[in-house]
Amino acid sequence: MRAQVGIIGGGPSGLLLAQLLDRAGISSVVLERRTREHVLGRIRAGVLEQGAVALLREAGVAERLDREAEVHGGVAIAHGDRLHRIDLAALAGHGVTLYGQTEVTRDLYDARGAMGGAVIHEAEDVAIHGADTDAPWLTWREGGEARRLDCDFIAGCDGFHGVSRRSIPAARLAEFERVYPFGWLGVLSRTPPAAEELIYARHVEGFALCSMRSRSLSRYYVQVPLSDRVADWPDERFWEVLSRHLPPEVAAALVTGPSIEKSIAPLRSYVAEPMRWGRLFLAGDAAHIVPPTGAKGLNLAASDIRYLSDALIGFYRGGDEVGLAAYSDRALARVWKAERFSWWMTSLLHRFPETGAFGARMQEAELDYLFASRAAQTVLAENYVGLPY
Ligand code: FAS
Ligand code: PHB
Repeated sequence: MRAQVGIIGGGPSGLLLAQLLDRAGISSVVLERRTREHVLGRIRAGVLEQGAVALLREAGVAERLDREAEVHGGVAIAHGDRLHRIDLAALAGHGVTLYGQTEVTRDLYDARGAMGGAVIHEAEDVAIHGADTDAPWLTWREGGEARRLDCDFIAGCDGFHGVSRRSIPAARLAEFERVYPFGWLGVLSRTPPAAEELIYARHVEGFALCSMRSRSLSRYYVQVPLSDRVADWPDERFWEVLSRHLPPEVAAALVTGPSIEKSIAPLRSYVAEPMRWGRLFLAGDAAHIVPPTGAKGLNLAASDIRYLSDALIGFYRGGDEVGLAAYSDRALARVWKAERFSWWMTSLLHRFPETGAFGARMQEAELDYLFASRAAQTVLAENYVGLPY
């Protein structure tokens, strides 16, 4: 097989890149390790920045999003019994879009199918060859058969645990990481959301988040120790702890019900530099991870794909290699600002036993300042809605 671009990973990064390249007449093949059903069974992000929505519209995959998504002009921060709305639209000029990553991925898969895009599922043991040459190629096994794809470029869109980043010689890669001493227990329930907009709550016992997928599908999270397992959290315990973490008026509005999905995700900040090695380009979670507190993971994948698709299209349209050469630095400049914001939101809202009473007082002072200062709220709003691409 031959294609201009070989893409490893059929998540949002890989599928969006394939879609944008296809619309520009550039051929690609997506190699995905799992089945389509498995990929679509993942429950992940919920908040889209304006830039991500604009890119999905440009890719021709936002018709359902424009019909079904909610636009939120604000977000609330709760601290104990206090609840403060951050007016995103007034402070940063626009809000955010609520539309689950699962739906984004479904729309991308549908578009790939409609355009006859090549997405190979259950591609086993994908391996990268010749990335530091002008003629790289990929190999994998499909139904026990050895397969090969010759290409001009390889996009590593295979997430944090993928093969792409691990294929870069360790001596060529600088890694930056912070692992947080807790995780998020997430629950999806067919219940009406507890509030009109998202609520990020800091409670003395820990963090909680009230989000949603629609007016009848709610998404909630509570901070849990890394040692906890889903089996430790029957629904009754989850609802009891969540309602305790929320201000009384929000807890009173909480509609509980059976969980239809329950999972624990660890939290880490991670960046690999550079996001390129020869003709291999990393994008999305393959290159960086943010704690979900700032709702940046999926949105950084979108800006990476904006830059990478522009660079590849520029190369094929006119032999321009400037975009390819600038890709890593350009993507990392935005990545690091989102890493800072996600780390700040996580540090502000979670319980860190190891920072002791002084650390807790610092969090309380920062929240008091945030609630009283338009300048502080503007900083949060600008970062939350998404910094410019
Ligand atoms: P993905 O991980 O989504 O996709 C990578 C794809 O590559 C997967 O389908 C995988 O099966 C495939 N793959 C991996 N190795 C391969 C190989 N060797 N060969 C072939 N294919 C391979 N972000 C938020 O903004 N908010 C959230 O609440 C949130 N929650 C999250 C919860 C979890 C458990 C995780 C893991 C992430 C969460 N994220 C969240 C971040 C998430 O949304 C990512 O930012 C987003 O999925 C990034 O998309 P991709 O870069 O496509 O990576
Ligand atoms: C979600 O709806 O899953 C969600 C929303 C905002 C976040 C993280 C997750 O910061």
